[in-house]
Amino acid sequence: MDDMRSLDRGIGNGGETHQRTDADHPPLTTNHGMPISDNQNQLKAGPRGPVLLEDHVYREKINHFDHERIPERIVHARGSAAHGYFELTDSLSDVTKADVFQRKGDRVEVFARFSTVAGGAGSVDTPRDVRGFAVKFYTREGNWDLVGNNIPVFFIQDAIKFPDLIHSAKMEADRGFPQAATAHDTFWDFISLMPESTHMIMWAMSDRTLPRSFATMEGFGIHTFRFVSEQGKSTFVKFHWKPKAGLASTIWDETVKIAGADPDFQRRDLFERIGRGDFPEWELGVQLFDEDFANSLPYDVLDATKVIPEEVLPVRIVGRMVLNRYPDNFFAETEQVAFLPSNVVPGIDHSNDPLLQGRLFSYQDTQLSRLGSTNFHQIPINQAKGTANGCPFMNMQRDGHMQMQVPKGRANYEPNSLSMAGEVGGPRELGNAGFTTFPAEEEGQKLRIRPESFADHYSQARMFFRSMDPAEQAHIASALVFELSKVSLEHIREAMVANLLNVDEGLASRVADGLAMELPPASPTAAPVQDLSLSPALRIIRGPLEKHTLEGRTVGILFADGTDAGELHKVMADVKKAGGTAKLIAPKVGNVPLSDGSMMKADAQLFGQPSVTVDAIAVVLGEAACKKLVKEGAAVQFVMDAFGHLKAIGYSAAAKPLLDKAGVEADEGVTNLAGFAKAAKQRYWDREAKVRTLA
Ligand code: HDE
Repeated sequence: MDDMRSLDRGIGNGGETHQRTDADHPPLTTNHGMPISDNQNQLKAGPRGPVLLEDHVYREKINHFDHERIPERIVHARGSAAHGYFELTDSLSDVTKADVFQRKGDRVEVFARFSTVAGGAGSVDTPRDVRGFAVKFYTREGNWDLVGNNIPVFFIQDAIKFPDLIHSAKMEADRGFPQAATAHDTFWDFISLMPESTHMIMWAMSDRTLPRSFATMEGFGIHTFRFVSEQGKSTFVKFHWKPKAGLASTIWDETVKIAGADPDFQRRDLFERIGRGDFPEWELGVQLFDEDFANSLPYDVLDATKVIPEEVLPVRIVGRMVLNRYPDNFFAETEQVAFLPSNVVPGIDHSNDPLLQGRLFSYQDTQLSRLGSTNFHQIPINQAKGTANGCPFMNMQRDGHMQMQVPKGRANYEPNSLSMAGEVGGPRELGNAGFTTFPAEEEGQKLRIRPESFADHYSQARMFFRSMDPAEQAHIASALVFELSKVSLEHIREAMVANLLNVDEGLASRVADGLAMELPPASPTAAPVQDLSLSPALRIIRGPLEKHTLEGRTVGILFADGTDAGELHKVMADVKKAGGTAKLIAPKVGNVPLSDGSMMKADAQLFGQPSVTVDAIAVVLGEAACKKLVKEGAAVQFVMDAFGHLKAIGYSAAAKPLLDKAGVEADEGVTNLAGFAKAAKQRYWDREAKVRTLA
């Protein structure tokens, strides 16, 4: 039959491609190891005949494909991750016995996953949203997961409200939209009725929810945790991650455009940074305090809607995390990684924060529906790396779906005496050398009640807003106007403005004005609003972590046929010398002839790489090309957006007409090419008033 004869040819009977095994390509097999002859055709009764049910090769392949997706995370579904290491730079052996914090210079492997909260797994990278910041430390005493966010407070105080919060934020139940956006009725309805969320809302409406890159955001453990020393002494601790690249965000108009230009903006950025050796890096800091200090504060350290400002309690830097390897396989690692706040190690313990306590149950539970088996800890990315005896975990838990181990012997119970008969007796408990819970004194009635010390919902929101730079305050007010203008029910807008009056009258008036509404009376407060000392350390703009640098940043250089070769090479060299990365952008992506007849390959085509995707732009054009590009919408928009997004613009003399067409006005950030690399290290916040009306 002709079907049989076709088997050893590179082209099949119907002209289809058959690639054969050779020295570089191992044999293709079924999941059970049977060699496969043909990966292009189903088994049929004759060349044009019906397909046979007997075709187990096809059935196995399609069956596996049909089940390729697992349920996405109910929150934080959209995420990206990387491998790296944590290095201890300052021993904490005086406050914790955790092995990972003992020896200066010690390293452990980590896997960090960053995520948005509300959107589905296929949603864009850049909605206005909180970012998850979850780190799994593979320590010698098992996995420690620090499952935090890029904002140090949370919306709610008690975990029992989490399903309500998330239902209200996700797409509305009847219509199935909006995706990955909080600018809609149900979210603001819930928020307006939950004054405890006000502090978090200030952060969420600030530029913190528009990070430029995962590498330019802070991370926080949020809750108060406990360190326990070798002697059994407890110290409270709050964890902070400080980005080496500095804190940087995008602005709203830019963010919206990035979502269209590159839905994978932050994932690609992480991939590219690691690829070119600009490894994302953070310092790990701790705020350490005792019970007396906690009692001296005008808020409760168990309340996750509160920060302890750095001005009140400095952050001590104790280590650094470097992410230097992108995952080999997205699904196996990034999708299947299971973070559990309950993963702590001896020397690290929980506090009574009711949000944290609720999380201790939820994550273990959700992995069962997501990963489908109680054996999810055996998936390679979730496995502990191994103790002194090399075994990642040992216990009497057995069987279940997808058991990957083949336990030997009969000892699947304990206590047992099998070793007395020469059989393997299995592992045994460690006493105090194992994890012990700090024996905090607890006494009281069983109650469903919120402590009175949680009742102050506005003082820290006020402190945060008033601590911001005026430019950031304007962004917060404008974000509130934007979000609330998408709320169709007027009573919700009113309720929100009534809450904002307790934060800051100026803020409430600006938002009311932006919505063209009367100021309502302030909503009642459960506790008097206090004027706490301000904390400028919380700022991004003109704050302690704003960095003027080109290191780790990307500039777009627009060039075209006839661009002066000398000018182009000079600006590229300047950017490189300053530690930046240059993306060459031209109307065509192939070879572009320069003034001296040499050819330069563009990295990207103008339509595909708008200026929102880079940190600053240089326009290096000759006269003829500029004349053409003045009539090219994408080129004009390229420059107009860079100006509108407060970025530096360097230009060759002949490119001036394009800048004029784009409405660029002279300021410090608009410079000739010689000044570009220096100018490109920052944004020009003072320009903003010229380009848009903010609330
Ligand atoms: Fe989560 N959260 N969360 N969360 N969370 C999940 O666990 C939950 C909260 C955070 O990259 C889920 O594996 C409850 C605060 C991150 O895989 C789920 C409460 C903080 C991630 C869950 C909170 C976080 C999650 C969904 C209220 C910052 C992604 C999938 C008490 C400190 C981890 C999963 C990753 C994921 C529950 C609140 C951070 C459903 C009940 C506060 C970074 O278990």
